[in-house]
Amino acid sequence: MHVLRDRMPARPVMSRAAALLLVVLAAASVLGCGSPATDGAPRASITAPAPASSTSAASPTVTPLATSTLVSTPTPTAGPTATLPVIAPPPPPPPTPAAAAPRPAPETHTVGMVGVAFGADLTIEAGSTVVWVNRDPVDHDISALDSSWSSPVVRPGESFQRRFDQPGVFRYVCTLHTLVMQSTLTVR
Ligand SMILES: [Cu+2]
Repeated sequence: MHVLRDRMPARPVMSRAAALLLVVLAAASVLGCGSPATDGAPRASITAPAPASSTSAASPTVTPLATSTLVSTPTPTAGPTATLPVIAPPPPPPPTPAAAAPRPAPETHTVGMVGVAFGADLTIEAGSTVVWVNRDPVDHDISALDSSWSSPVVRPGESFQRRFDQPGVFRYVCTLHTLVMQSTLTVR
């Protein structure tokens, strides 16, 4: 380059076309050999395209690496994921309490014997208990018409209770006042 710059001012007669041709040839020679030139101007123009091309070349290189990394990652993940369901299946058994829920719990029902009467008929759940309370000033008793169960004499202020575990319909009476003290107990 030093040689070229020295020559150019030394030959003012040279045509502009020839001078341009020399400059182009000089630039081409610098590009070709890459010799360490001292002047910065042409060097900068030569250096600029190199990093641009290296950058564009680096971009496609990085992209396939990232893609291969993404593809390879799900493959090892699928292994442990498939293994977990195999360990998980065991626990499915507890729906039994739901079937027991609809049935009402056994209760205790009170029937007052008042005015020489048992009052209205009564329906209870199996396992429930019925308590007959004598609120009259006279004696009473409670006796099933089918003779399956009966009470002793219940004096005023006393009570009799019985638990009914089996479903059924029981007509019962007070044997001391049969004509007026009758009722029906339904166990379901
Ligand atoms: Cu009675």
